[in-house]
Amino acid sequence: MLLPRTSYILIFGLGRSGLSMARFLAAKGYAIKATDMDNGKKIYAKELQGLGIDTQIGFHDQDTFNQAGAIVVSPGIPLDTPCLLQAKAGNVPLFGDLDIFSQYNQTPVVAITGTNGKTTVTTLVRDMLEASGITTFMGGNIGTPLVDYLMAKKPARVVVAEISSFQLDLARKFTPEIAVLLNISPDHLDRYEDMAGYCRSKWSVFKHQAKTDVAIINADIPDPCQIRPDPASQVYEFSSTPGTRITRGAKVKNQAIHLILPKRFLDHPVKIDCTDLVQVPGTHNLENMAAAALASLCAGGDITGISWALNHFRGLPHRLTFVKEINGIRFYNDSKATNVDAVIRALACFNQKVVLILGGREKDTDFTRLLPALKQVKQIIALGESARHIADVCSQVCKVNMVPDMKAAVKCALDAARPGEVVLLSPACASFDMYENYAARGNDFCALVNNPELMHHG
Ligand code: UMA
Repeated sequence: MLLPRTSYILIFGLGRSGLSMARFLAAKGYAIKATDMDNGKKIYAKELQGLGIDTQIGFHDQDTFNQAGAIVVSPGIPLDTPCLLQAKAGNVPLFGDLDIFSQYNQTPVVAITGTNGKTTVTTLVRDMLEASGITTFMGGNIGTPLVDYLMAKKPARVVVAEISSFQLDLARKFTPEIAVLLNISPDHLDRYEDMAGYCRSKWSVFKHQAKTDVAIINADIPDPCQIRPDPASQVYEFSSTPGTRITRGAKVKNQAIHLILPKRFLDHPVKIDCTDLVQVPGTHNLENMAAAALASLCAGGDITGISWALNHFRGLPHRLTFVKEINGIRFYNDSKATNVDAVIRALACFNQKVVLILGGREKDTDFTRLLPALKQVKQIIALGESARHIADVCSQVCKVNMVPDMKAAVKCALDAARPGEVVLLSPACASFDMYENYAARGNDFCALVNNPELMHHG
């Protein structure tokens, strides 16, 4: 798979990944054009023109798409975008950032995908390997484009990559030495025809692995459409479900991770006690830790480094983070919960009654999946584009208040909650209807909770 040199390469999208690919491919001597609809990207025009790149910013010209030798598509751009469909119909090949990365990368890769927990596991694997004395580059969906690694001054021993389904959709031959699939639950159904399409995308992370590679898979991933492939690589599983037997991999049981791997990765079975890791609550986080430990062992990490990293991990921002206690009410920020499954996992971490703040931009979301988890929810506060949909579905089992913004949501939550109860922002939706991203939404929530004027006199 080599990018053609017959005509120019069109970089479609000048976000972080598009910019990185434009810079890298220009340095490799390719003729490059780049386009982005967003006028704000004009700030890059001068730099890119200086690299010999022809830019079209603020508009898309269909001829530029049709006449390209290949189009390199940013992950956030839907593949049914009209200018792409037309170019594809004219046989212009499409590539994604994983293709460019794989074509030039020489370093072993740990690829981590799944609906929830990707960023946590990616960060943990990085920490575990570094604590074992192995240098790493961490990138991908987590924020730093993988192609940046190809321009890095210092090579790492392992690339730890968070991989999204959007990236996998465009990958022709991505061959990670170690690939991890954490879980699959409905998400991004606005981008996929159906759930089977989304599942196929996730499972494709193993598609090009060889016999010597490693696949680390959650043993409890449901497979209603029977599309789970049989990877050519060595499969190690992990599970926290009581009835699931694990012969090679990791079992989460009684707040401990039990690891069993072939001798070349681990001399003898090891138990890691996790009872003291209260900063990162929930069974789902124990699963994340188990998956990270397996990946790290297979990538050369040792138990001492793994245990050190687990003991020093404090969780990531906006993921079930404790914000403040006010009048005995505990406020938690879980803004990163952008799908229903993430909310179900968050609720499972509390025994107390919860006032739940939900809503934002939905992704063809089936909110009825939330209903069984709402038993301990005394009230839902719904905001954003999906507020009406949430109210329609959830008011059959729970009181729902619709509010115009986060300030009203926090005030309403404070009124609704009693001492000993929890207020949880876990929106089950993307943030883009009201915020730049989930972090901005979480920061707004935290700032409001920390605002004494609002919280004591409001
Ligand atoms: N655009 C056009 N025309 C269009 C549509 C879009 O020009 O018709 C432009 C937009 O103006 C924008 C660019 O295309 O400038 C799209 O870029 P992008 O959304 O791919 O953004 P990047 O900055 O390149 O970020 C991407 C990932 N974004 C997505 O997958 C949506 C980032 O993941 C990733 O960190 C980054 O590459 C580096 O690898 C973010 C994400 O939200 C965190 N991921 C999704 C998720 O986690 O749920 C999958």
